[in-house]
This record gives sequence, structure tokens and C-alpha cells, in this order.
Amino acid sequence: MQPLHPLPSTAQLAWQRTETNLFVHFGMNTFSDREWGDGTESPALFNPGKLDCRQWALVARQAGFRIGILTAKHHDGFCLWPTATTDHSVKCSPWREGRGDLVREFVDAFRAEGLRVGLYLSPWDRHERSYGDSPVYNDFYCAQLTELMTGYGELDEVWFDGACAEGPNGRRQAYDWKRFFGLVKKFQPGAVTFGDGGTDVRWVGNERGYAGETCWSTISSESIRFPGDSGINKANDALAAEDLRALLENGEPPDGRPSLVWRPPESDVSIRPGWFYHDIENTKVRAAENLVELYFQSVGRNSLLLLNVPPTPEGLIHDADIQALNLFRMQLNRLFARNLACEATVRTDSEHRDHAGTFLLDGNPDTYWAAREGASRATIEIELAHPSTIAVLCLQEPIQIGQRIARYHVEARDAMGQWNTVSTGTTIGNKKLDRVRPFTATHLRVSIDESLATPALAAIQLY
Ligand code: FUL
Repeated sequence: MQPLHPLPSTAQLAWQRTETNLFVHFGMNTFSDREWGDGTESPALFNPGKLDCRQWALVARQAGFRIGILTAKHHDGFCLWPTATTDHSVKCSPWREGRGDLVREFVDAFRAEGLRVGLYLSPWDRHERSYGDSPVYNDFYCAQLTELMTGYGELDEVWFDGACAEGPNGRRQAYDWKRFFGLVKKFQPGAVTFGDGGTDVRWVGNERGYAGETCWSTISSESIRFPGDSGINKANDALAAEDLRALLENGEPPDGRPSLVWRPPESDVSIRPGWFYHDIENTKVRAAENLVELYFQSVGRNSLLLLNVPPTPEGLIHDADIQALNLFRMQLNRLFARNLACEATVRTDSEHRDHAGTFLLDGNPDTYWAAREGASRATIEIELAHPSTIAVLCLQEPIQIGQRIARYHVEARDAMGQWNTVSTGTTIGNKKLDRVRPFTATHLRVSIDESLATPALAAIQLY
């Protein structure tokens, strides 16, 4: 099969398949009850009496998350590991008598539960005096990044927040993104970087947990080029906020432009109104049904859900969040318990000699059906063994050969032999989930109406 460029790297492909990941905002703000500390907070405030990362990891595993990402340093500059770069860290706090290392406890606990880990290190630092004195601060930041990249084993994701401001000298900090990303690639070649500009993963353009209904993993590097300082926000000053949001939510089709890059969107969203824990928000935890909705709008639209669950000042995840998470996973498990298509027979209007239709039903995302080379449309008919009631359609493209489908529709045959459209859509990508009005049928037809290269699908599943 001819691949359609650009293609995902091994790290991007592995990352995309993790689907749901846990974001953990924990730090000085947890104790000052703020969202953005200003950096003047005393380390004496930081003292989570019952901190137990094993509880976080257990909650994460039971809720089906694969990667946990911890805020090693947020904008207030307080470091959760005993860094050599500053005294503004756990080392000067009463927690574990100044001998604790939260990053270490976090990575150990998550790995012990069989999960993988990532770290968030805010470039914006409101405590550090050198912030704004660009080359000096960049050295300081790279020293912190190096400690994290070399001291805590293999990481899967490194999260760069684009926030940027003026330092105490009144000058705006210019981040050396190339150098930051270079450090990650050098020490953690298996990790994806999230952030502005030249990263592996793009922001989805909103913090509400949804991707565009049309969602390409590809985008032009021109559209989100980073000028060497503040990334997307600055580079696109000219682009209206709305246009930029749409661009990030939708991506751009791989139409042959040389500037196109593979940069799938990550949907980061919090289970509470804030990113950090606040007592007052205990009654505002998202309901399981809402989390399921977010799953459909992110994972089900070729994105990935990075759900933030912030622990309390005691250092534990609150019961309200745990209940919502467990119910969320239970509902997903129930919904996806049995693929009604697994014993179906499949007929296609054309087949590539190495990629037969049977690969659609084998449950393996590495194998796929493809139409005859050069086709731009195709139809696939599925015949179920028994009449079945269907509420969710799941389509998957083999993105290892590039994302290609631009428009499709699905029909079901009723008792009178009439074909009725049950769903229409544009892009598919890694995974497209369509919730439909439940219908009962034995025959379904998936039509690929527009494709930028020979149509191919890795899976058709029915629930
Ligand atoms: C934003 C930050 O300013 C928020 O505090 C939070 O960390 C969010 C994930 O990214 O840019």
C-alpha cells in the first residue's frame, strides 16, 4: 500500500492508542487555593499530610487511564522535586521534612500499577528572578528539564505550557523552544512533546474536551509555526482567535502541501471547573455521563482525552472524583462490551490483494482492508449473523499509512429491504465513534465517499 504522507512516528502512534490519560494538577496552588500562584508563596505552605501517589495510580488504573502526567512545576515556580536549580521546592517545605520527592513517588506509583508517565514543566515561572532575562532563564529552565528527563526513567509525554509573560525586569521572556524540544528528543526519544509550534502533539484549541467533528491529525506547520518565543499564540496574532480555534480543532487535510506535518490533537480538560483542587468545587465534579460525552467528542473524533483530576491538600483524590471516574469507566465498558460485528461476514466492492475485507473484523488495528490501489470511493457490506440492535458505530483507519478518508456514510437495510442512512461523517482517523438512534438490522453498508488516497479501514465495529 502506498502511504499518504505525512505519517505518525512510532511514539505518536503508540501515544494515540492510549486514548484516555490522566492529568494531575497538584502543587502550591493546591494549598493557596488559587489557580495561578504569583510565586511569592512560602514553601512552608506545602504539606500534604496524607499524600499517597499509590491511591492516585490505583484510581487511574481502575478508571482505565494509560498515562499519568504530573505538574512538576506550575506557573508559580514551586518544584515538586528537590531540584538543584532553586530553593523554591519541596526540599524547603515541611512535607517529609524536606526529604520528599513527589515526582519520584508519582512515577514509581504509576509504574507499579502498570501505567506510564509524563511530566508537565511550566516554562512560565513567576518565582524565578531570571525570568525575562531570556538566555539566563532558558539555561535555568533547561537545567530543570534535564533533571526531569534524566532522573526519572522513561517518560511517554512531556507537556509544555505555552503561557508566557514579562519577568521582573519588565521584559518578555523569549523561550528557546528548539532547545527545549531538543533536550526531550535527546534524553527521551520515546516521549511525545505537547505544546506550541514544533511539537509532536497539538493542543485541540479549547479546554472543554472536544475535537472538531472534522479532525485531521495533520496540519500545516505554517499555520502553527513557532517564531522561537511564544509559539502558537504569538505566531498567530494575525489569525482571529476563532479561526485559530477552528484550525486546531479541525486540523488540515494532507493535500500534498510540503508544509504538512503529523500533529494529532490532544483534548485536555478538567473534571472540575478549575485545574487545581478547591473545596468549593466538590459539588461541581463532572458527572459520569458528561465524561462519557467527552470521550465520544475527543477519542471518538480522532483525538485523545487528557482528563485532569486534581488531588486535595491532604494529597488524595477526593471521593466525588473517584465515584465519577469509576462510573465513567463502567459505562464505557458496558457500552463497548460486545462488538456485534465480530461474527459478521463482509463483502467489499474492491480489495487490495494484500488487504482483504476480513481484516476489518479481526480486532487487530495493525491489519487493514484497502480498496484497489487508486480508488477514491468504496463500499463495504456487513452481514450480521442475527438481527441486532445497534447504538454505536466505530470506524478506524490504519493511520500508520496516513489519514485519508474525508467523507463517509453508513446505511442499514430495514425489513422491507430498503437502505436507510443511519450516520454520515467526514474524517475518521484513528477512531470515529458515532452514536446513532438505536436501530435493528442484519445488513449494514459503509460507503467511503471521498478519500485523499486509496481508502483503507482497520476496523468496523458495532455496539
Ligand atoms: C494552561 C494553564 O495556564 C492552566 O493553569 C493549566 O495548567 C492548563 C492545562 O494549561 O495554559
